[in-house]
Amino acid sequence: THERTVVRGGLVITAADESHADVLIEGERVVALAATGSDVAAGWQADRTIDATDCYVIPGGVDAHTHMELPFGGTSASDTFETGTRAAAFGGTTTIVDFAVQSVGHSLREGLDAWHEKAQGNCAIDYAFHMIMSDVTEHSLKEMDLLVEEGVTSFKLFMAYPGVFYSDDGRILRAMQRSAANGGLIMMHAENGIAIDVLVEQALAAGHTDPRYHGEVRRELLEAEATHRAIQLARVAGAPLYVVHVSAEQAVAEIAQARDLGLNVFGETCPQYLFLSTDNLAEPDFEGAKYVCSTPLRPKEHQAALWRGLRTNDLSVVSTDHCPFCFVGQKELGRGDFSKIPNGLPGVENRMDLLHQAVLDGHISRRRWIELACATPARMFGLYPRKGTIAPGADADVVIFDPQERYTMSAATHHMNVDYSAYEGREVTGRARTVLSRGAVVVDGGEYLGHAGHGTFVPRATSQYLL
Ligand code: DUC
Ligand code: ZN
Ligand code: ZN
Ligand code: ZN
Repeated sequence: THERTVVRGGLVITAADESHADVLIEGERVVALAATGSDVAAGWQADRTIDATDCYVIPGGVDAHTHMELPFGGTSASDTFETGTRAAAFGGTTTIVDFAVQSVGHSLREGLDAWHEKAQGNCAIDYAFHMIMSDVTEHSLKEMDLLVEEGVTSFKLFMAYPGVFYSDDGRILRAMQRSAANGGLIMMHAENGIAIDVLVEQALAAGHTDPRYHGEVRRELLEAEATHRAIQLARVAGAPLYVVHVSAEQAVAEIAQARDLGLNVFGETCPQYLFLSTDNLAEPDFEGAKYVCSTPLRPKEHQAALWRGLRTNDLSVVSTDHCPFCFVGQKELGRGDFSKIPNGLPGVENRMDLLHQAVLDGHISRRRWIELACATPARMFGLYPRKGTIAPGADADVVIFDPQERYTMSAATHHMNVDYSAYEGREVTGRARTVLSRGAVVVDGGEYLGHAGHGTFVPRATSQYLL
């Protein structure tokens, strides 16, 4: 349809600008912006008017790191594409980039087909895929070129999880060389998994079985070492590198040093590393299991370095690594052995609001909020300007955000399919009120108006940050 919608009277915020403007939407696209009260804006006839007075009008969030339905540790992440994308919409996120998984002994194609099968027809908002490579072979290296052409333009490799996702340095180098040639972007889980597994075994043998030991064995130095090694390998291959879920101050320093040398190296962090810490991992009665993820939460002192990195652009994207497991029945698999706690935290619904709270707390500016949460992830992963901004021609993924609404985060009220909130009891100010996905109102005033299957697969171009 070519229904015309006007969003009137809000403060439009993009990574580049803030202005009081009305936004004209036709069908699925933004077609024009004009100053509120101007003759141009006053002249727009619309089928539907959305009043955004006293609200921000922002691009829908782009969460470049989610794991809906991820099989992990003998269980599966508890959000399906249906429940997880609905929760994302409630939280003002209108695009996710999820990780399709190649399993050992299988092709990239099989993994990608399986993820299309899970997502197709089930999503509330648009989605794209990265590809996890668990088995770098001659065949899968060739397949990378085909995936880039199909719009799956980024590949995650793991220096952690030996026997599951892990690739050795030779395989990593080969995949990097291939991506240097085909325009793909290598994403790295940078932790020295071989060394970590030794420390896990020793901790368990010493009777150290509680969740807090998960944080202790996954040493900061082993994140920093792997980050350094990944950077050198990328340099040798002549490939760009995106380091996912950076949590340790020493890893930020490695990335900063590489960027100072002029290397095309990028860092991502997640809200859990900015707002939570090893204090949570040490909560009694096995409650710490709720906070087990990898890289792990770090001591509070690391948070200042992460905020600084977000300001200096040594960290340029905030995504969630949303990978929820219920406390009852899933996290509990690791009672008596922290290494059996499925790794991951819920958060796809919380990211935009937590980062807005960071604006109020003086960590980042409003435009930097939109840059970190919308524009840069879209540019990094070839979705911009269709996603990540509000401009003529962009998809009408638009959020009317009420910066005054105060609420308390809780599992009792969130929409993620998981029985706890990592932010239980946390008060934040600011919340998405109305959420449009490609021109359709999917959330309004706490009510879900979308439908499974509205969200479509978005093939991506190569990263705008490639040289
Ligand atoms: N880290 C997590 O916490 N969960 C899934 C995979 C990962 O790398
Ligand atoms: Zn990871
Ligand atoms: Zn992840
Ligand atoms: Zn629809």
